[in-house]
Amino acid sequence: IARIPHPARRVPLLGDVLGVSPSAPVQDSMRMARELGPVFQRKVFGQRIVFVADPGLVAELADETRFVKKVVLAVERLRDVAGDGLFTAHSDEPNWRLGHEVLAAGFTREAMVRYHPTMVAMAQRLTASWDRRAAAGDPVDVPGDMTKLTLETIAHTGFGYDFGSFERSEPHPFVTSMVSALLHAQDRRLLIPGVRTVFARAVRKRVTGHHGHLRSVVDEVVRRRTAEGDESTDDLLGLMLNTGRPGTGERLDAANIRNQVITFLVAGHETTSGALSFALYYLAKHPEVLARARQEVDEVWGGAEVPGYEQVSKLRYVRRALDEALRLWPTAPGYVRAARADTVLGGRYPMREGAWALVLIPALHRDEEVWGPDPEAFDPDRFLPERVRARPAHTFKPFGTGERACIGRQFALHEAVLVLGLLLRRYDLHDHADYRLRVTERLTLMPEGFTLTLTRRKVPA
Ligand code: MNH
Repeated sequence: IARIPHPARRVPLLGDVLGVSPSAPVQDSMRMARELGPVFQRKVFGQRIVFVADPGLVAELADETRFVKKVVLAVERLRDVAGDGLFTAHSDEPNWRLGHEVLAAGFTREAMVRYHPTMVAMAQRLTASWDRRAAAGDPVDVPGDMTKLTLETIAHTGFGYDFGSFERSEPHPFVTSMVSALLHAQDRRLLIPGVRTVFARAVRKRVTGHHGHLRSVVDEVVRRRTAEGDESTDDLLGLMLNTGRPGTGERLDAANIRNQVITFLVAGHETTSGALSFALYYLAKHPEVLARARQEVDEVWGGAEVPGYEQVSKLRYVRRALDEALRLWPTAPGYVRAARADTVLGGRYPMREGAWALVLIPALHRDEEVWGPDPEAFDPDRFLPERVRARPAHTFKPFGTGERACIGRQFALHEAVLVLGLLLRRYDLHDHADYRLRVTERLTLMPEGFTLTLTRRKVPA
């Protein structure tokens, strides 16, 4: 471990935390990766964290025979609210595999085709709201509105539930409680031994309230469905309540279903919202990319009132722009891999069984060997098929790795490409405030304070 570089400034107990910003741990770590290289360690309140952004080592960590997801740090603290839901479950917990097998049927291509009309309907709520803003000349709050959209999309497609986000001027209380829970999980003061019992009692009380609120919303979602006596809907809730494990029909227990609903309502919207927001940021800043993307939408969709499922899959350039936004700002910025047995990483770093390292995705996505001398440049053509094929595996990891990779990947990509297509076709985007990117962190990444003004565009016939 001594071979792994660490920052020079060390303070006993506090470790490397002085001089860094407690609210931006990911961006701090990205800076350290630039200074110290693609393998480094930080000590935060006595806990040593090894960060890896080296493509070769990340590829090794993807080897499922040697490494496995480990639930530590903020993800471990999220267990207070999401328990053994898919995201926070330990890989050796029986409910992880059971939940994975029950819910996998909700993420097939056929399922996406079923969700498509609902995704379109939610996007139309967004455009109805943006049309009013455009007419009034008022700016839109991009991340705020993307969060409304993606929350409604997962709630409707997954659970048949309506949060009424677009009818509210403030975010739904579910979102407020979720953000508090995520910020709390990210709070590094929680790593100080004893802090959970003494110093943070008041904070914990507030957070427990937020957790309670999240649970009560979820219980209401489930209660509605069971009260309706509906046993035929094959959305995520229907799969859990009525279908169960393929083949055996084995069901998830009620406590686990509650954990899954919280997990999917949160994981199913927060990261997609950020991805859409970053993509719109880069499109607004790169008129030549926007023009190419819009030309593709016009060609593929023609005069269609609303696009069909296939017409979304055919937006290859829009998809490349989205991938490029996820390269620069992967909205779930890290994942943790632990050694299944004593091993040596990269022939150089010995790891005991259970020892773990955090893959710092935004730093991996800026490796100059892989991405060339100007990794900060936004260039969707990096994702041209021939260039993707020329890159080594495991160099683009916005959805994590292996069997614990994102189950909602296709869902997120379909929703995001559909929405970008609809927005580019309908509006001209104006960077009226000459926005400078500020990335805020609440486990996920999100552009802060990003607004645009809009004018309606004539949709081609
Ligand atoms: Mn998602 C796991 C990123 C959209 C539901 N997701 C992960 C992981 C990453 C990730 C990274 C792996 C984390 C880890 O190894 O600890 N997810 C994203 C991104 C987007 C996203 C960047 C959007 C863009 N995720 C979605 C959507 C859903 C979803 C949409 C649901 C509809 N994700 C999950 C779940 C898991 C997960 C559930 C946990 C899967 C498992 O461990 O079995």
